[in-house]
Amino acid sequence: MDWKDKRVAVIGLARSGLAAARKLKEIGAEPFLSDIRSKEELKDIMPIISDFEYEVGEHSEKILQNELIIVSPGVPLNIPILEKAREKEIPIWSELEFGFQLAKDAPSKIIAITGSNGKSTTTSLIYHILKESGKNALIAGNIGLPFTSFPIEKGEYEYIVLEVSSFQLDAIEQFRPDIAVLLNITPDHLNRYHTLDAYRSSKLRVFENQTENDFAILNFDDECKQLNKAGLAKKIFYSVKEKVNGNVCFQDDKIWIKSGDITSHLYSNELPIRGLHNISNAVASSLVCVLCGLKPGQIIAALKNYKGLEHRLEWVAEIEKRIFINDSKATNCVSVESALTSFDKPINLIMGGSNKDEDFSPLIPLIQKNIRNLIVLGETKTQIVKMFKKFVNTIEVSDLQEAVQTAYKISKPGEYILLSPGCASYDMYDNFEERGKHFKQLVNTIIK
Ligand code: UMA
Ligand code: ADP
Repeated sequence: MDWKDKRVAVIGLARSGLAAARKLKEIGAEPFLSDIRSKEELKDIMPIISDFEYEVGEHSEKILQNELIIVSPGVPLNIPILEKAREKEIPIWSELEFGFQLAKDAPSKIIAITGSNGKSTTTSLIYHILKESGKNALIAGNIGLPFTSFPIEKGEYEYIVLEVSSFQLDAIEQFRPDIAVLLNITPDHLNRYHTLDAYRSSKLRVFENQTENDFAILNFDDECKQLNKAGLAKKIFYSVKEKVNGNVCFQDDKIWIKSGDITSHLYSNELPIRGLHNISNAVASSLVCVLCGLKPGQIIAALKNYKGLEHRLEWVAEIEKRIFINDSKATNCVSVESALTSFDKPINLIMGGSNKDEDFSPLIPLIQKNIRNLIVLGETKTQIVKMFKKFVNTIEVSDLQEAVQTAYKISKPGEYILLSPGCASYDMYDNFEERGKHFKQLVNTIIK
């Protein structure tokens, strides 16, 4: 595509929008920036925006004077200006699609990871294994590093490992990963999609442009098992329960990896991240790396020294024999479920946050079994208390500070204090990272 002097509107000016705007300028296009937030709200980035043609506090008809619109993932696709753009047949791309258009002619192989849970862990694991094996790889996407903020058009990366969200897939056209991984589909973001079917359809778009030369990696332990029609790509399933492919499986408490004539294994306790869900992530990652031509020994060596990500079942401190765990990234019901099955001692659970219309009832059996006290906060407080108070001692608090102090006071030695909110953070924080950091700060205050 010839980008020279092309007029492109960019909607949403946070990480994705700013990266897209800079890239557009760099390649000779003429970006027009638009954000619904006011000048005052955007004051930190006004010096950047001021270098462009822009509007803030509204999405005006000026947007319709452009040949293409690039939307940030967090911008709903049904806002009036986008409806009008559709009427005028102006293409609407996500920042992911824009990145793909820039990278598609470069020789880099694109590995896209999507799913309701485990995306960041699996993305960073694959990236870690590739890097440790000496490959020139890039990690980008929903993990917090916009695709277009890197020189992806130059072809210098052998592999681009991309975490991909449903929001990004909602506005793709040609996005076609060489390897697409679908980890699982469980309810999430129902405030945007309204039905699980609509959310599922969005996730499945990761396969829609793949050809017979590409790979689709699917979790056989999830409803993905039924996805024989996931596009044209070669489908390879993986599982932690049974052997469903010839290369990677989990049996007798070991991850087995085979490539060519070589087979090696790793015991589950040699993997530095805990829980069966993380074994599943490691199995998926290993399978991808076998497809990239890595040897079992290389993969196993890298799995052993993987450090895990901040805010995912992250060990924070042990105080008076209570262990504090930060799982701020657990923003839906299933991720809380995987946290609750990852510990062998009673848990004091801190839960609640902003509302995504999620049904928490699947947690009832685990809450009954593994939870000593449930400390609840945030927008979803009333809903959570109502659901669980019959089954467990439930305490309402007004903020995270009170939650941490309360949990510490009522917990007993030998127990866990776990922040695994099951909800997004936007009612009280800018993002889950800020919430997790605050939690760790509060724990450190107790230490002091
Ligand atoms: N905005 C408008 N008009 C609107 C709505 C919003 O102008 O109608 C503006 C807001 O004022 C704000 C901007 O859009 O300035 C926000 O855009 P954004 O929410 O897309 O923020 P980014 O910083 O670009 O972050 C996005 C992803 N955010 C979302 O999907 C909500 C980040 O994923 C991602 O890391 C980043 O791009 C880089 O790729 C976060 C996330 O929560 C972690 N993702 C969801 C998840 O993982 O569950 C999907
Ligand atoms: P995502 O990027 O999809 O949100 P993360 O790897 O950041 O996934 O993990 C988010 C939360 O989900 C964490 O609480 C983590 O412990 C949990 N989790 C990670 N992998 C899985 C999985 N495969 N199944 C269920 N829960 C998972």
